[in-house]
Amino acid sequence: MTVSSLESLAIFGGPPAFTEPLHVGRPNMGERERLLERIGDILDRRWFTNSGPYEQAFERRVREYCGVRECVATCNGTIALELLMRAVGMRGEVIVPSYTFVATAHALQWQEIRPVFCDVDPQTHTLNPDRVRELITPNTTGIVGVHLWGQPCDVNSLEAIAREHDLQLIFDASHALGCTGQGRPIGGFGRAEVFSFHATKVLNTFEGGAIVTDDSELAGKLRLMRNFGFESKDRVVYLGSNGKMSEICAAMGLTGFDAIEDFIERNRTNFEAYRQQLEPLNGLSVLQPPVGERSNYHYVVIVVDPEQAGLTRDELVRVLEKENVLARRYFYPGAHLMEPYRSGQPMAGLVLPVTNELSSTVMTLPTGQAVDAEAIGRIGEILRMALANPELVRECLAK
Ligand code: T4K
Repeated sequence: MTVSSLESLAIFGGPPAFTEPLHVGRPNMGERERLLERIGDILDRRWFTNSGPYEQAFERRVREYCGVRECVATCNGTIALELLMRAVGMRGEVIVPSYTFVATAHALQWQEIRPVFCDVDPQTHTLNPDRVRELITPNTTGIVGVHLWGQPCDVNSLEAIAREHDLQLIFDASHALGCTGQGRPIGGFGRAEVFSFHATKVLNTFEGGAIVTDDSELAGKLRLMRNFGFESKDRVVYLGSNGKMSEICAAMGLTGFDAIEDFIERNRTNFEAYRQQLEPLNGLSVLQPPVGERSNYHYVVIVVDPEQAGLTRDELVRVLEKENVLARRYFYPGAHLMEPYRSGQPMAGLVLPVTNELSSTVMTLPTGQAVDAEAIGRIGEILRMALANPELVRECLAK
Protein backbone atom coordinates (compact mmCIF):
# COMPACT_ATOMS: atom_id res chain seq x y z
CA MET A 1 0.00 0.00 0.00
CA THR A 2 1.15 3.57 -0.58
CA VAL A 3 0.68 6.35 1.90
CA SER A 4 -0.75 9.14 -0.20
CA SER A 5 -2.67 11.27 2.29
CA LEU A 6 -3.14 11.71 6.01
CA GLU A 7 -6.35 9.64 5.96
CA SER A 8 -4.48 6.76 4.38
CA LEU A 9 -2.32 6.35 7.51
CA ALA A 10 -3.31 3.17 9.35
CA ILE A 11 -3.98 5.07 12.61
CA PHE A 12 -6.82 6.83 10.75
CA GLY A 13 -8.21 3.55 9.43
CA GLY A 14 -6.21 3.11 6.22
CA PRO A 15 -4.73 -0.31 5.41
CA PRO A 16 -1.26 -0.87 6.89
CA ALA A 17 1.56 0.16 4.55
CA PHE A 18 3.07 -3.34 4.89
CA THR A 19 1.11 -6.57 4.90
CA GLU A 20 3.92 -8.44 6.71
CA PRO A 21 5.60 -6.92 9.77
CA LEU A 22 9.01 -5.31 9.23
CA HIS A 23 11.18 -6.20 12.24
CA VAL A 24 14.32 -4.69 13.70
CA GLY A 25 16.43 -7.82 13.90
CA ARG A 26 15.19 -9.94 11.00
CA PRO A 27 18.10 -12.38 10.56
CA ASN A 28 20.56 -12.05 7.69
CA MET A 29 21.26 -15.33 5.90
CA GLY A 30 24.09 -16.45 3.67
CA GLU A 31 23.66 -18.91 0.81
CA ARG A 32 21.11 -21.55 1.84
CA GLU A 33 22.61 -24.32 -0.34
CA ARG A 34 26.05 -23.83 1.17
CA LEU A 35 24.61 -23.96 4.69
CA LEU A 36 22.70 -27.15 3.92
CA GLU A 37 25.87 -28.72 2.49
CA ARG A 38 27.73 -27.88 5.67
CA ILE A 39 24.91 -29.25 7.83
CA GLY A 40 24.92 -32.45 5.75
CA ASP A 41 28.63 -32.81 6.37
CA ILE A 42 28.14 -32.33 10.12
CA LEU A 43 25.46 -35.02 10.18
CA ASP A 44 27.70 -37.38 8.18
CA ARG A 45 30.63 -36.84 10.52
CA ARG A 46 28.50 -37.21 13.66
CA TRP A 47 30.60 -34.62 15.40
CA PHE A 48 28.13 -32.07 16.72
CA THR A 49 29.94 -29.97 19.34
CA ASN A 50 33.02 -29.83 21.66
CA SER A 51 35.39 -27.82 19.44
CA GLY A 52 34.76 -29.66 16.20
CA PRO A 53 36.20 -28.65 12.83
CA TYR A 54 33.44 -26.12 12.04
CA GLU A 55 33.86 -24.36 15.36
CA GLN A 56 37.60 -24.20 14.83
CA ALA A 57 37.16 -22.88 11.29
CA PHE A 58 34.70 -20.28 12.58
CA GLU A 59 37.16 -19.13 15.25
CA ARG A 60 39.83 -18.83 12.56
CA ARG A 61 37.50 -16.67 10.40
CA VAL A 62 36.76 -14.36 13.32
CA ARG A 63 40.47 -14.04 14.16
CA GLU A 64 41.38 -13.18 10.57
CA TYR A 65 38.47 -10.78 10.19
CA CYS A 66 39.34 -8.85 13.36
CA GLY A 67 43.12 -9.19 13.13
CA VAL A 68 43.42 -10.72 16.61
CA ARG A 69 45.49 -13.62 17.86
CA GLU A 70 42.78 -15.54 19.73
CA CYS A 71 39.08 -16.27 19.42
CA VAL A 72 37.04 -18.39 21.83
CA ALA A 73 33.62 -19.08 20.33
CA THR A 74 30.71 -19.52 22.75
CA CYS A 75 27.04 -20.48 22.81
CA ASN A 76 25.94 -16.84 23.13
CA GLY A 77 27.23 -13.36 23.92
CA THR A 78 25.96 -13.28 27.50
CA ILE A 79 27.90 -16.40 28.52
CA ALA A 80 30.94 -14.97 26.74
CA LEU A 81 30.67 -11.82 28.89
CA GLU A 82 30.24 -13.86 32.07
CA LEU A 83 33.24 -16.09 31.33
CA LEU A 84 35.42 -13.11 30.46
CA MET A 85 34.44 -11.05 33.50
CA ARG A 86 35.30 -13.99 35.74
CA ALA A 87 38.49 -14.85 33.87
CA VAL A 88 39.96 -11.34 34.23
CA GLY A 89 39.09 -11.30 37.94
CA MET A 90 36.30 -8.74 38.05
CA ARG A 91 34.62 -8.56 41.46
CA GLY A 92 33.30 -5.86 43.83
CA GLU A 93 32.21 -2.99 41.58
CA VAL A 94 32.50 -2.66 37.82
CA ILE A 95 31.63 0.46 35.85
CA VAL A 96 29.25 -0.14 32.97
CA PRO A 97 26.82 1.96 30.91
CA SER A 98 23.13 1.67 31.71
CA TYR A 99 22.34 2.60 28.11
CA THR A 100 22.85 -0.91 26.70
CA PHE A 101 21.02 -4.21 26.39
CA VAL A 102 20.41 -5.46 29.93
CA ALA A 103 22.66 -8.52 29.36
CA THR A 104 25.77 -6.35 29.86
CA ALA A 105 24.72 -5.57 33.45
CA HIS A 106 23.20 -9.00 34.11
CA ALA A 107 26.47 -10.74 33.24
CA LEU A 108 28.05 -8.89 36.18
CA GLN A 109 25.18 -9.20 38.62
CA TRP A 110 24.85 -12.93 37.85
CA GLN A 111 28.27 -13.37 39.48
CA GLU A 112 27.45 -10.98 42.33
CA ILE A 113 29.57 -8.19 40.92
CA ARG A 114 27.86 -4.82 41.36
CA PRO A 115 27.29 -2.96 38.10
CA VAL A 116 27.95 0.74 38.74
CA PHE A 117 25.96 2.54 36.09
CA CYS A 118 27.73 5.31 34.24
CA ASP A 119 26.37 7.92 31.86
CA VAL A 120 27.16 8.02 28.15
CA ASP A 121 28.18 10.71 25.72
CA PRO A 122 25.16 12.27 23.97
CA GLN A 123 26.89 12.21 20.55
CA THR A 124 28.35 8.69 20.52
CA HIS A 125 26.01 6.92 22.99
CA THR A 126 29.07 5.22 24.55
CA LEU A 127 30.70 5.57 28.00
CA ASN A 128 31.69 9.12 28.91
CA PRO A 129 35.26 8.81 30.28
CA ASP A 130 34.86 11.89 32.53
CA ARG A 131 31.84 10.29 34.18
CA VAL A 132 33.76 6.99 34.52
CA ARG A 133 36.49 8.74 36.55
CA GLU A 134 33.89 10.12 38.98
CA LEU A 135 32.58 6.63 39.77
CA ILE A 136 35.87 4.92 40.66
CA THR A 137 36.05 3.79 44.31
CA PRO A 138 38.45 1.51 46.20
CA ASN A 139 36.07 -1.37 45.32
CA THR A 140 36.23 -0.80 41.55
CA THR A 141 37.94 -3.64 39.70
CA GLY A 142 37.00 -2.96 36.11
CA ILE A 143 35.24 -1.13 33.30
CA VAL A 144 33.02 -2.66 30.65
CA GLY A 145 32.72 -0.37 27.61
CA VAL A 146 29.95 -1.08 25.11
CA HIS A 147 30.45 -0.18 21.43
CA LEU A 148 26.75 0.53 21.18
CA TRP A 149 25.27 0.38 17.67
CA GLY A 150 28.82 -0.37 16.49
CA GLN A 151 29.93 3.15 17.54
CA PRO A 152 33.45 2.73 18.95
CA CYS A 153 33.96 3.75 22.58
CA ASP A 154 36.57 6.38 23.37
CA VAL A 155 39.05 3.53 23.72
CA ASN A 156 42.13 5.71 24.25
CA SER A 157 40.66 7.53 27.25
CA LEU A 158 39.24 4.34 28.75
CA GLU A 159 42.57 2.55 28.34
CA ALA A 160 44.33 5.48 30.04
CA ILE A 161 41.88 5.38 32.98
CA ALA A 162 42.26 1.61 33.31
CA ARG A 163 46.06 1.90 33.35
CA GLU A 164 46.04 4.76 35.85
CA HIS A 165 43.75 2.95 38.31
CA ASP A 166 44.90 -0.60 37.63
CA LEU A 167 41.46 -1.69 36.39
CA GLN A 168 40.49 -4.48 34.04
CA LEU A 169 39.04 -3.06 30.83
CA ILE A 170 36.92 -5.19 28.53
CA PHE A 171 34.47 -4.32 25.77
CA ASP A 172 31.03 -5.58 24.94
CA ALA A 173 31.30 -5.48 21.14
CA SER A 174 28.03 -7.33 20.57
CA HIS A 175 26.96 -4.81 17.90
CA ALA A 176 30.35 -4.08 16.42
CA LEU A 177 31.59 -6.90 14.18
CA GLY A 178 33.00 -5.22 11.07
CA CYS A 179 33.40 -1.79 12.71
CA THR A 180 36.58 0.10 13.52
CA GLY A 181 37.76 2.44 16.28
CA GLN A 182 40.89 4.60 15.84
CA GLY A 183 41.04 3.04 12.36
CA ARG A 184 41.61 -0.43 13.85
CA PRO A 185 39.11 -3.30 13.78
CA ILE A 186 36.97 -3.62 16.89
CA GLY A 187 38.11 -6.79 18.64
CA GLY A 188 41.62 -5.75 19.60
CA PHE A 189 40.91 -3.25 22.38
CA GLY A 190 41.18 -3.65 26.17
CA ARG A 191 42.05 -7.07 27.63
CA ALA A 192 39.45 -8.69 25.39
CA GLU A 193 36.22 -8.00 23.55
CA VAL A 194 32.97 -9.94 23.23
CA PHE A 195 30.81 -10.37 20.13
CA SER A 196 27.24 -11.61 19.98
CA PHE A 197 26.17 -13.70 17.01
CA HIS A 198 22.51 -13.81 18.03
CA ALA A 199 20.00 -14.18 15.20
CA THR A 200 19.39 -10.43 15.22
CA LYS A 201 23.04 -9.43 14.72
CA VAL A 202 24.85 -8.44 11.51
CA LEU A 203 26.33 -11.93 11.38
CA ASN A 204 24.53 -14.71 13.20
CA THR A 205 25.15 -18.28 14.27
CA PHE A 206 21.46 -18.71 15.29
CA GLU A 207 22.69 -18.18 18.87
CA GLY A 208 26.35 -17.57 19.55
CA GLY A 209 29.11 -15.35 20.75
CA ALA A 210 32.88 -15.08 20.95
CA ILE A 211 35.65 -13.61 23.05
CA VAL A 212 38.55 -12.17 21.06
CA THR A 213 41.91 -11.11 22.45
CA ASP A 214 45.63 -10.93 21.76
CA ASP A 215 46.31 -12.46 25.19
CA SER A 216 46.94 -16.18 24.62
CA GLU A 217 47.15 -17.00 28.32
CA LEU A 218 43.73 -15.47 28.90
CA ALA A 219 42.33 -17.32 25.88
CA GLY A 220 43.67 -20.61 27.25
CA LYS A 221 41.93 -20.00 30.55
CA LEU A 222 38.70 -19.11 28.76
CA ARG A 223 38.83 -22.34 26.72
CA LEU A 224 39.01 -24.32 29.96
CA MET A 225 36.19 -22.29 31.52
CA ARG A 226 34.03 -22.80 28.43
CA ASN A 227 34.34 -26.57 28.82
CA PHE A 228 33.65 -27.24 32.54
CA GLY A 229 37.34 -26.69 33.33
CA PHE A 230 38.42 -29.93 31.60
CA GLU A 231 42.09 -29.81 30.70
CA SER A 232 42.02 -33.38 29.41
CA LYS A 233 39.89 -36.46 29.89
CA ASP A 234 39.09 -36.92 33.62
CA ARG A 235 41.15 -33.88 34.62
CA VAL A 236 39.38 -30.69 35.73
CA VAL A 237 41.70 -27.85 36.70
CA TYR A 238 39.35 -24.91 36.94
CA LEU A 239 35.79 -23.94 37.82
CA GLY A 240 34.07 -24.02 34.47
CA SER A 241 30.73 -23.86 32.78
CA ASN A 242 29.34 -25.02 29.46
CA GLY A 243 29.79 -22.20 26.98
CA LYS A 244 30.60 -24.18 23.85
CA MET A 245 29.42 -23.31 20.36
CA SER A 246 27.85 -26.22 18.48
CA GLU A 247 28.97 -27.27 15.00
CA ILE A 248 25.70 -26.32 13.38
CA CYS A 249 25.94 -22.80 14.82
CA ALA A 250 29.50 -22.50 13.56
CA ALA A 251 28.36 -23.68 10.10
CA MET A 252 25.76 -20.90 10.07
CA GLY A 253 28.46 -18.42 11.06
CA LEU A 254 30.85 -19.56 8.34
CA THR A 255 28.07 -19.27 5.77
CA GLY A 256 27.35 -15.77 7.05
CA PHE A 257 31.01 -14.84 6.79
CA ASP A 258 30.98 -15.83 3.10
CA ALA A 259 28.38 -13.07 2.60
CA ILE A 260 29.34 -10.53 5.26
CA GLU A 261 30.42 -7.85 2.82
CA ASP A 262 27.00 -8.14 1.11
CA PHE A 263 25.22 -7.83 4.48
CA ILE A 264 27.18 -4.69 5.32
CA GLU A 265 26.72 -3.19 1.87
CA ARG A 266 22.96 -3.76 2.09
CA ASN A 267 22.92 -2.10 5.52
CA ARG A 268 24.96 0.81 4.18
CA THR A 269 22.61 1.34 1.23
CA ASN A 270 19.62 1.17 3.57
CA PHE A 271 21.28 3.63 5.93
CA GLU A 272 21.85 6.13 3.10
CA ALA A 273 18.22 5.72 1.96
CA TYR A 274 17.00 6.41 5.51
CA ARG A 275 19.23 9.47 5.73
CA GLN A 276 17.81 10.81 2.49
CA GLN A 277 14.24 10.25 3.69
CA LEU A 278 14.54 11.37 7.30
CA GLU A 279 17.15 14.11 7.46
CA PRO A 280 14.84 16.71 5.90
CA LEU A 281 12.24 16.00 8.61
CA ASN A 282 12.17 18.45 11.47
CA GLY A 283 12.98 16.93 14.83
CA LEU A 284 14.46 13.63 13.59
CA SER A 285 18.19 12.99 13.48
CA VAL A 286 19.94 9.90 12.20
CA LEU A 287 22.94 8.80 14.28
CA GLN A 288 26.03 8.87 12.04
CA PRO A 289 29.04 6.59 12.37
CA PRO A 290 32.19 8.56 13.25
CA VAL A 291 34.01 10.12 10.31
CA GLY A 292 36.90 7.98 9.09
CA GLU A 293 35.71 4.77 10.79
CA ARG A 294 34.20 1.72 9.13
CA SER A 295 30.71 0.77 10.30
CA ASN A 296 28.47 -2.26 9.79
CA TYR A 297 25.42 0.10 9.73
CA HIS A 298 23.46 -2.63 11.45
CA TYR A 299 21.33 -0.33 13.60
CA VAL A 300 19.48 2.63 12.13
CA VAL A 301 19.24 4.87 15.18
CA ILE A 302 16.87 7.84 15.12
CA VAL A 303 16.83 10.48 17.86
CA VAL A 304 13.47 12.26 18.13
CA ASP A 305 13.38 15.81 19.49
CA PRO A 306 9.74 16.06 20.61
CA GLU A 307 9.77 19.88 20.74
CA GLN A 308 10.86 20.22 17.15
CA ALA A 309 9.05 17.18 15.80
CA GLY A 310 5.74 18.01 17.51
CA LEU A 311 5.39 14.29 18.34
CA THR A 312 7.24 12.10 20.82
CA ARG A 313 9.30 9.02 20.03
CA ASP A 314 6.57 6.85 21.58
CA GLU A 315 3.88 8.45 19.42
CA LEU A 316 5.92 7.85 16.27
CA VAL A 317 6.56 4.23 17.29
CA ARG A 318 2.79 3.75 17.62
CA VAL A 319 2.13 5.34 14.21
CA LEU A 320 4.70 3.01 12.63
CA GLU A 321 3.43 -0.05 14.49
CA LYS A 322 -0.02 0.41 12.97
CA GLU A 323 1.66 0.34 9.55
CA ASN A 324 3.41 -2.94 10.47
CA VAL A 325 6.77 -1.22 10.88
CA LEU A 326 7.97 -2.54 14.24
CA ALA A 327 10.41 0.16 15.29
CA ARG A 328 12.11 -0.66 18.61
CA ARG A 329 12.66 1.60 21.61
CA TYR A 330 16.22 0.36 22.18
CA PHE A 331 17.31 0.69 24.95
CA TYR A 332 14.27 1.64 26.95
CA PRO A 333 14.20 1.87 29.86
CA GLY A 334 17.88 2.10 30.83
CA ALA A 335 19.18 -1.07 32.51
CA HIS A 336 19.16 0.79 35.84
CA LEU A 337 15.36 0.90 35.64
CA MET A 338 15.06 -2.86 35.17
CA GLU A 339 15.12 -5.40 38.00
CA PRO A 340 17.06 -6.16 40.10
CA TYR A 341 18.74 -2.74 39.66
CA ARG A 342 15.56 -0.70 39.95
CA SER A 343 15.01 -2.00 43.49
CA GLY A 344 18.66 -2.53 44.41
CA GLN A 345 19.98 0.83 43.20
CA PRO A 346 17.01 3.22 43.28
CA MET A 347 19.23 6.34 43.11
CA ALA A 348 21.29 5.22 40.09
CA GLY A 349 19.32 7.42 37.68
CA LEU A 350 20.46 10.61 39.40
CA VAL A 351 23.83 10.46 37.61
CA LEU A 352 22.38 9.30 34.28
CA PRO A 353 20.75 12.34 32.63
CA VAL A 354 21.96 11.48 29.12
CA THR A 355 20.90 7.85 29.47
CA ASN A 356 17.45 8.92 30.62
CA GLU A 357 17.16 11.35 27.72
CA LEU A 358 18.33 8.86 25.06
CA SER A 359 16.21 6.02 26.34
CA SER A 360 13.12 8.18 25.93
CA THR A 361 13.98 9.72 22.54
CA VAL A 362 15.72 6.98 20.51
CA MET A 363 14.07 4.50 18.18
CA THR A 364 15.70 2.00 15.85
CA LEU A 365 14.24 1.20 12.44
CA PRO A 366 14.24 -2.06 10.44
CA THR A 367 17.18 -2.73 8.14
CA GLY A 368 19.18 -5.71 6.82
CA GLN A 369 18.32 -8.06 3.98
CA ALA A 370 14.57 -7.85 4.66
CA VAL A 371 14.43 -4.10 3.88
CA ASP A 372 15.03 -2.19 0.65
CA ALA A 373 14.94 1.37 -0.68
CA GLU A 374 11.32 1.08 -1.71
CA ALA A 375 10.26 0.05 1.83
CA ILE A 376 12.36 2.87 3.29
CA GLY A 377 10.64 5.30 0.92
CA ARG A 378 7.28 4.22 2.34
CA ILE A 379 8.53 4.51 5.92
CA GLY A 380 9.77 8.01 5.09
CA GLU A 381 6.37 8.91 3.66
CA ILE A 382 4.57 7.67 6.81
CA LEU A 383 6.80 9.74 9.07
CA ARG A 384 6.57 12.80 6.81
CA MET A 385 2.79 12.61 6.83
CA ALA A 386 2.58 12.15 10.60
CA LEU A 387 5.05 14.95 11.37
CA ALA A 388 3.19 17.36 9.08
CA ASN A 389 0.03 16.85 11.17
CA PRO A 390 1.12 16.38 14.78
CA GLU A 391 -2.10 17.63 16.44
CA LEU A 392 -4.37 15.34 14.42
CA VAL A 393 -2.06 12.38 14.99
CA ARG A 394 -1.90 12.97 18.75
CA GLU A 395 -5.68 13.40 18.94
CA CYS A 396 -6.20 10.15 17.07
CA LEU A 397 -3.72 8.24 19.26
CA ALA A 398 -5.38 9.56 22.41
CA LYS A 399 -8.77 8.05 21.45
N1 T4K B 1 25.32 -6.94 24.91
C1 T4K B 1 24.63 -6.20 24.03
C2 T4K B 1 24.99 -4.77 23.86
C3 T4K B 1 23.58 -6.79 23.30
O1 T4K B 1 22.86 -6.03 22.44
C4 T4K B 1 23.28 -8.14 23.49
C5 T4K B 1 22.18 -8.74 22.78
C6 T4K B 1 24.07 -8.89 24.40
C7 T4K B 1 25.08 -8.24 25.09
C8 T4K B 1 23.83 -10.34 24.65
O2 T4K B 1 24.14 -11.16 23.54
P1 T4K B 1 23.36 -12.57 23.35
O3 T4K B 1 23.48 -13.33 24.64
O4 T4K B 1 21.94 -12.28 22.97
O5 T4K B 1 24.14 -13.23 22.24
C9 T4K B 1 17.42 -8.79 21.00
C10 T4K B 1 18.35 -9.98 21.06
O6 T4K B 1 17.69 -11.11 21.63
C11 T4K B 1 19.62 -9.72 21.78
O7 T4K B 1 20.53 -10.73 21.37
C12 T4K B 1 20.19 -8.36 21.41
N2 T4K B 1 21.34 -8.01 22.16
C13 T4K B 1 19.16 -7.27 21.60
C14 T4K B 1 19.67 -5.94 21.17
O8 T4K B 1 18.03 -7.57 20.81
P2 T4K B 1 15.00 -8.40 21.94
O9 T4K B 1 14.32 -9.13 23.02
O10 T4K B 1 14.91 -6.94 21.93
O11 T4K B 1 14.57 -8.85 20.51
P3 T4K B 1 14.16 -10.28 19.93
O12 T4K B 1 15.21 -11.29 20.27
O13 T4K B 1 12.78 -10.55 20.30
O14 T4K B 1 14.25 -10.00 18.35
C15 T4K B 1 13.84 -8.76 17.75
C16 T4K B 1 13.03 -9.01 16.51
O15 T4K B 1 13.78 -9.70 15.55
C17 T4K B 1 11.78 -9.83 16.75
O16 T4K B 1 10.72 -9.00 17.08
C18 T4K B 1 11.57 -10.52 15.43
C19 T4K B 1 12.95 -10.56 14.80
N3 T4K B 1 13.49 -11.92 14.84
C20 T4K B 1 14.09 -12.38 15.98
C21 T4K B 1 14.58 -13.66 16.03
C22 T4K B 1 15.23 -14.17 17.29
C23 T4K B 1 13.35 -12.72 13.74
O17 T4K B 1 12.75 -12.31 12.73
N4 T4K B 1 13.85 -13.98 13.77
C24 T4K B 1 14.48 -14.49 14.87
O18 T4K B 1 14.95 -15.63 14.84
O19 T4K B 1 16.55 -8.81 22.08
